[in-house]
Amino acid sequence: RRVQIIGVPMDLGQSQRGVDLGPGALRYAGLATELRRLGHEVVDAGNLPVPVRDSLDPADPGRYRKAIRQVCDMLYRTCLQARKDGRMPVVLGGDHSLAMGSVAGSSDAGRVGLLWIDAHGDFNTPASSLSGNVHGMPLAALLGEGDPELVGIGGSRKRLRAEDVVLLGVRDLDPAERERLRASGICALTMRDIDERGMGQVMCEALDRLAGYDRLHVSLDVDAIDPREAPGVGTPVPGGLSYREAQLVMEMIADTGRLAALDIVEINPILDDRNRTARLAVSLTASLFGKRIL
Ligand code: DIR
Ligand code: MN
Ligand code: MN
Ligand code: MN
Repeated sequence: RRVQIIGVPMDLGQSQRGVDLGPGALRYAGLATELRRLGHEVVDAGNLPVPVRDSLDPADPGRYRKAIRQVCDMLYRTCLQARKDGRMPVVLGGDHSLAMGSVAGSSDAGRVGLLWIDAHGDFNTPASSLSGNVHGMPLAALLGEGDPELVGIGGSRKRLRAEDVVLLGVRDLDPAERERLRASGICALTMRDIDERGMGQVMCEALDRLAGYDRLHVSLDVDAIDPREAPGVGTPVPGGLSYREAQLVMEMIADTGRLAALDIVEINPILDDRNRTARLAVSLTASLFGKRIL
């Protein structure tokens, strides 16, 4: 396969400093080398120019929405170009608000199934959010809901329908977000589902629901994984995916042969332990790109 790495050093969608260093951490952990070792052709396109937080007004009542929108517009166009060049986008965050751009890029090429792996729902609107942080809103925006500043990237208001999306690893929803998610009809496979039925069976259901899609976009918020394995994240939530559960998710997606794009988001090297979280993300990416035990 031909892969294009796109770094998006954006920390504007949340409050902890350091997520903007995620692309470097993933590169230092050997992402490109690992993909090449698996036989893929990798081009690293470098980082998109993202405004440095310190250069913006900290009292911005819009919570940097304008700047985030501009970055997502640019990422959208970059992903389109990558696909035109026959390359699969692998987008390195940065916080999860970048998915508004990358998923819009994937959906432009036709129907796409979205697997959103996250401790959180990211289904807030400004009205339902307790924090006001945009990284809690990208999934809602992709379904056409929330602040008009965030909706409609690439010209299409409603990028996805509820049935195009499966959430995996969920264990922390804000009260109003929870009601919104329940009303939306989106399939959310929670940590309780994984505890009760096991990850193998839960992934079978996830892939079953996405069986009608030739192309799958995987958006991996690293906080889905248990903080014992992945401590380098800004909003850790106990009770997450184990190391093997996370690997199994990737291995089972790889087996479909239908991966179309990947986001790796929310790694915060400042909060990490000797780049352990980025190294885990690289090893998960290797599984997703075909690394096998046997
Ligand atoms: C919370 C946290 N639900 C919010 N969201 C996070 O700010 O809306 N998403 N951390 O990844
Ligand atoms: Mn999250
Ligand atoms: Mn997040
Ligand atoms: Mn997220």
